[in-house]
Amino acid sequence: MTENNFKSGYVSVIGRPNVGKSTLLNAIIGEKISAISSKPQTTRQNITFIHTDEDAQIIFLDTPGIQKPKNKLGEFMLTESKEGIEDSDVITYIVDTSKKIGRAERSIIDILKEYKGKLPIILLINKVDTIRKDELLEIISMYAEEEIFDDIIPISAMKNDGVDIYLETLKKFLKPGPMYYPEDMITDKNERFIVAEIIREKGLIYLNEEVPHGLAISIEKFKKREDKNMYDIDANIYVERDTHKGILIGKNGSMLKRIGTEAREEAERLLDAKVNLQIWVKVEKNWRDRDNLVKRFGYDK
Ligand code: GDP
Ligand code: K
Ligand code: MG
Repeated sequence: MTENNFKSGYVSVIGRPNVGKSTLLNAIIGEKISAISSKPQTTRQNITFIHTDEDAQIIFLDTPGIQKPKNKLGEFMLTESKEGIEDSDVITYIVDTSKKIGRAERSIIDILKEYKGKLPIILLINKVDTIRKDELLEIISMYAEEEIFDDIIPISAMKNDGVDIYLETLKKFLKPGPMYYPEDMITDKNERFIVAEIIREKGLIYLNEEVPHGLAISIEKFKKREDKNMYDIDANIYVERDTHKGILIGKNGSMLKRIGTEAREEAERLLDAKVNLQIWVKVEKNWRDRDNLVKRFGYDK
């Protein structure tokens, strides 16, 4: 393989919340960077994942999901997603195995029609581990009728099935180009950001209903000790209501302890060091409707 056959480019990954975008990207990169949970809207910002092998460097943008915004945070998320599409060389649209094209999918397909013929569009049908072959064939032909996809690939991101075929397909569509990032770099986000995402993910997993969407994390301290392979990390978890604070802390602090312990263990694996993690719970009333707070929590350019 010669130098000038090397390919590179940007791939935007879009789709309705919960179809498995983050799971797919984590499967490709092999490390947990983007928060995954069964709650929609886990991903709030475009996160760059970088895959490098001997043939190509593929830079993925995990977009927060396209849907009608309900508040300031939602507006930020929609803009981020559209910018992700415009900056990319290939679009990947992920759906799950629903048998009908629902309203959310229809509105995304309408947006994608604007890009037909301008950028290659690959459709991934994810979660095929949950259906039969004949059902899959029906879903494929349903989407093929839309006549906007350059390729349709069934995958199971969770079982890492079909992911290699997807990568080979991407390489076909990418043009020759340079290595933009060092080959061992897997994300443009720093460790501080990733630790915040880990804490938020644990909150999303253990809390239910309305609390999770109002969670924001701010890392107040992130410091490696000079004499020890150990980090001291202080984090604030913000919730939107006093009642949510109670739920997050739990009976005798049990919920917060559980979230803190799991987040610490995962941060230790990420940083390959001991972690002393202190978490405080704070209330910022309706922060998702307040521009300055949405910005302060990092949802800003
Ligand atoms: P995102 O909102 O699109 O980023 O979706 P996530 O990656 O957070 O995944 C949402 C949920 O779907 C999680 O509970 C995942 O474990 C689950 N999931 C993702 N991929 C698959 C898959 O291939 N098969 C199955 N059965 N579940 C999956
Ligand atoms: K999710
Ligand atoms: Mg996600």
